[in-house]
Amino acid sequence: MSEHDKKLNVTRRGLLGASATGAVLAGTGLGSTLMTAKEASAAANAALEPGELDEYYGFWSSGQTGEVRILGVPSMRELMRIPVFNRCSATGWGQTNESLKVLTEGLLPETKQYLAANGKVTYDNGDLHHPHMSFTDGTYDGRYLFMNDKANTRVARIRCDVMKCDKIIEIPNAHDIHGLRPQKFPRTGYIFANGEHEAPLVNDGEILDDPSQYVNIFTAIDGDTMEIAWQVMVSGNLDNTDCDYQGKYAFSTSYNSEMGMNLAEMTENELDHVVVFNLKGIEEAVAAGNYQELNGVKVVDGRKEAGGNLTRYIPIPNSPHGVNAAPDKKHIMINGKLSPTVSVIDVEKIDALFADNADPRSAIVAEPQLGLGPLHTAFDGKGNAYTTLFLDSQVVKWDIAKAIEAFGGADVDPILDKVDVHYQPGHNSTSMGETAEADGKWLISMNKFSKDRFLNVGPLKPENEQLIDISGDKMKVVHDGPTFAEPHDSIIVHRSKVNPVNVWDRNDPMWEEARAQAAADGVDLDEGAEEPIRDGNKVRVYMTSTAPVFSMEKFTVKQGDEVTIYVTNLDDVDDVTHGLCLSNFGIAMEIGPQATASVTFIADRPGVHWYYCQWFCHALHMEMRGRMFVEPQSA
Ligand code: RUQ
Ligand code: CUA
Repeated sequence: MSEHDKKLNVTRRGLLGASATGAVLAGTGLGSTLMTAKEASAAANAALEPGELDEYYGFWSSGQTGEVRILGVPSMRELMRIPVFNRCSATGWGQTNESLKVLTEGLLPETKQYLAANGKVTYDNGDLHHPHMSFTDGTYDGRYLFMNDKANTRVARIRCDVMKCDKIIEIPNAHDIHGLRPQKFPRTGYIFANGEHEAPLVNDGEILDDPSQYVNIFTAIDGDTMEIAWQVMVSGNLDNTDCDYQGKYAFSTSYNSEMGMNLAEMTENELDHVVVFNLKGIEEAVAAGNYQELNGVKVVDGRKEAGGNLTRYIPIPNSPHGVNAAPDKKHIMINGKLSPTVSVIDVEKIDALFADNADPRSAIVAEPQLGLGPLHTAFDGKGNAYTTLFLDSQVVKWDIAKAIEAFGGADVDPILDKVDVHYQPGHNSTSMGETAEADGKWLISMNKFSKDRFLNVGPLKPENEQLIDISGDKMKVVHDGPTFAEPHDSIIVHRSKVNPVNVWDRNDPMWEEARAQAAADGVDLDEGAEEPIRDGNKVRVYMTSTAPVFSMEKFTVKQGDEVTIYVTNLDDVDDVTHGLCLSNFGIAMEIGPQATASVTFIADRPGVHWYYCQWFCHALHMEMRGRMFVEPQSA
């Protein structure tokens, strides 16, 4: 059996094992009903046999690396990297015309201007913190993933059918998008995005040291169109966000309610707050025209002094960070960070804050003291919460109902268990834990430091993601997983929710512009052209690829021509990806089965230049190459 056939065999078996079974059983709901006996034994043991498939997809952010990663859970094997805000040498993300369209079309005019002045068309970096999947009716629906870029104030979307980024937009008026969550009910719907850093509303260089003129902006984006629906001006800064299961409210923490400009000022108050956004109230204000239009966006005023019914500010002890909605559809956890507490909000008590102007603190139904540095909380769907303690380097498991009883005066201890993690955990996530279908099997603790846990690789150490079995009464750390910068956040999605294709659809919108250009040139992308098509000094080369050959073994252009090479991969067998790498031109790209990709460059180097397939596709892969001949200008 050839190497390739072996691969195919595994893929076919994978299809039967995962997608087919998953799809058939998807209708029956989640949890133990979905598990085969084999999976049940896997759940008790994170180590899978070679070739055995994981029960969950883990979608990971990568912080300052700017990409999204797919891991299998519980094996913690890295399955794929999806470039988003970063550049990618392998796939050509940031280089192909198709990816450049995604990376540039959503930029603001002043950003394009700034970039052009620096000889660029888009940003090269991103800081991707929070990947979250689209919801329908309180659980994942497998359509999209959404994620923020704190570095350059952007929000992006990944299509889960092909696992590629298809939209990136820059958010005007806001500064440095941090917290991000999709609407859970009735569906996504809105993507809520927090601007973390406050700035003068009209930031034209007139105002520096007058914080009273600084604002922060909360943004709601339409997840279907990736257009901004509306924005809300708030008091204080915005850190993390989440929303309820009723589709009525969103909640954002503020660690700098002081609007301080340095560390001392930012941490001055004993109490900061969480802002509650009244979605219906905001929609009504927008419909009634009670907004100002700023950079083409409708902005309503939800600041404290504005009064009205758009927002409420619930005081929370010192510098709260994470916001997490519990799968009981009733409780929202606000993690204290500098306070050892988690404040529990009962969403059923929020109506009164708006209707009767009730004391905002009346929505708090528990505030257990858990340990030092609570940052984020995850859930098991059995009434328990799991909170990371950054300073204590621990995860604490606690009983939500008992915490509420204790807040009411009962003499009960809500803390059930604590486990050491290595070291300084930030986010944590549980299997299906941010949906109504939390299943209580696995918890990932995403730790900011690994120190002595792995072989020393120099001053820059990997971070450490630990897998914890939470199926029993006591938490058990079962795996250490080193990762490169930075396992900021993750979600763990049951595989029955996700069903990517194996081969691209020839009509995919991703290469719409290539299709239009080919049509204008009278070329069928599926056939390619015999010769380059000249249009002034623009030259278009249409090639196809079928393992192990490109349809053109050579072509000629002139020095100084602007050349666009289109490659259409005619192979329609899964896992037969080709590449095109043009040596010494800094050009390389991926072309998936049945996909078209293109790249444009100035042919400024005379002579013979080889292009070759850079994706090992066939026994004759090395031979899959051709020549570009560049005639010198004088010729
Ligand atoms: S925030 S470590 Cu950027 Cu996700 Cu809490
Ligand atoms: Cu085609 Cu290697």
